[in-house]
Amino acid sequence: MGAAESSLQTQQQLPAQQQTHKHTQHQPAHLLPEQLVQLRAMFARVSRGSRSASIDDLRALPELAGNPMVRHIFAVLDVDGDGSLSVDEFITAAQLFATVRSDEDLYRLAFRVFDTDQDGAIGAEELLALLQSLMGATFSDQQLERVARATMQQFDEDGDGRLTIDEFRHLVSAQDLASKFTFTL
Ligand SMILES: [Ca+2]
Ligand SMILES: [Ca+2]
Repeated sequence: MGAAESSLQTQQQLPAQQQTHKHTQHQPAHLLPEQLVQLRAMFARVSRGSRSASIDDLRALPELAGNPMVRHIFAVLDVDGDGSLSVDEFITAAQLFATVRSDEDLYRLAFRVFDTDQDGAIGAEELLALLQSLMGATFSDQQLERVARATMQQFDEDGDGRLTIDEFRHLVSAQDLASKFTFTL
């Protein structure tokens, strides 16, 4: 299991702040020391003692089991995009999720999760990916594409072909998607 690990961890070109596998350089400000200890213990459990966690490791977590968002959560957590999570990425993510205290926070986090190209809007393909991850098990790709088109038409209020955070908020509250975004780390 550790075989792929070393190759995944080479060739990282990161700003100094994101360098991993050293001591945490950006000491989390709003995590208590005991929370940090808990998170490190949790990471050790997730990664089964290895220095990085894969998406399958994450899926094995009871907290995330069956959560359709895992793939997207993972993509957001994997800051350097190397396909595995370091302990620092894991802790950064936990801080991110710890900031969710209201529906509005949840919308913003979900928006960020699904705005995969980070251009500040949910485009047609991103909307399709969102629907696939939430409903992909019960609908065919063709059905999902139809739903995505109809959803975009209905909620793209300014007609620019993408959903802004405000348009996205209307979609999420109208469809009660919020319940599906709920997860705890
Ligand atoms: Ca986007
Ligand atoms: Ca729009």
